[in-house]
Amino acid sequence: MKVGVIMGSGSDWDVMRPAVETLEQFGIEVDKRVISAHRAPHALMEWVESAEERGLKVIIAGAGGAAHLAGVIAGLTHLPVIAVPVHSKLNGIDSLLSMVQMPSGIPVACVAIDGAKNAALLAVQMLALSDASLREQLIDFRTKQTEKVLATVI
Ligand code: RP5
Repeated sequence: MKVGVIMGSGSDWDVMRPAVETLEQFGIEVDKRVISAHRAPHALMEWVESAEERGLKVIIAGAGGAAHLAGVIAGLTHLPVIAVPVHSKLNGIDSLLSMVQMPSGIPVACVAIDGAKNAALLAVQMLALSDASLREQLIDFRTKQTEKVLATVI
C-alpha cells in the first residue's frame, strides 16, 4: 500500500516533509517526487498514468502560486487526490483558491495552507477503511492525541 507525495518544486519540500514523515510513522510506503505540472507536464502525465499499477492508492500533491498540480493530477486518474496549498508570494491564498475551487466532476480534497500533516492523516483515514491494522493504529494515534490535550495543564 503506497501513497504518492508529489510537489511542484524542490522549494516545496520543507512544507511537504511532514506528509512523508506522518505516512512513514504509520508504516505506509511513500513514493515521493518533484514534478511540475507546467515545467514538466509530460513527465507528470507518465507518473500519474502509471500510479495505480505502481500500487498507489492516494496521491497528495503540494504546490504554490497558480497551483494547478493537484487538479491536473485529478484529471488524469480516478485515485483520490489531496491537495496541499503551499505558502506563496500571496501568502498561499492563490495556492488555496486554485486548489479548492475545482470545477464540478473532478474533485480535489484540499487541506489548509501548508497543511501537509493533515493531508497525510486524511490519506491514512482513507486507507484505514480497508485495512484493519491501520485502523487500529489510527484509533491509537487519535486516542493519544486526545489524552495529550486533556493532560495539558495551564
Ligand atoms: C510552484 O511554484 C511550486 O509548487 C512552488 O511552490 C512555486 C515556486 O517554485 P520555485 O520557483 O521555487 O521552483 O510551481
